[in-house]
Amino acid sequence: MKSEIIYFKTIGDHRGGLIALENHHNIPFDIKRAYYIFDTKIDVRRGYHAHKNLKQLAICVSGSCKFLLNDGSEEHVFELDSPNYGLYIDGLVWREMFDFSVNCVLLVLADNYYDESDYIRDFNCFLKLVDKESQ
Ligand code: T46
Repeated sequence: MKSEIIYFKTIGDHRGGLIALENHHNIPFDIKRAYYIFDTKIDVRRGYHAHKNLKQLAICVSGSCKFLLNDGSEEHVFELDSPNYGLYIDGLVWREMFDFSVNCVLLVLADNYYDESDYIRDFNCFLKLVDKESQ
């Protein structure tokens, strides 16, 4: 699985913390889009899709949530609970997000604009595509 946790340098002082995110420095792509997910209800699970071609970095800038990633052969659950690190998601990976805390704000940076045709929202179609790409 190409996905991994990326830790950021905190430029903190007695006033508080500060983290800077920069293209190709601590973000491994050119950022074309940023969006954030907030007010997600505690028992809601979202995601349930993969992307054909999209690099993303998800950071819980407030609160916490969990990410399940499945690349068709391996499955991992990552807990995001700090603005000090983010989850880099690349390649054909099924994702589900859950266990959102009440104060969770999940910031997601992406290397491309929103495009619904890039989504695979059916798990069986996802598995078929993984199979096809491995041949
Ligand atoms: C992802 C996970 C981590 C837009 O119009 N523009 C956008 O940039 C995005 C991200 C979404 N939308 C629309 C599409 C849907 O009508 O907003 C609605 C909710 O999107 P979705 O159901 O895909 O949201 P999540 O939380 O399931 O997934 C999102 C991203 O869509 C996805 O790329 O990887 O967060």
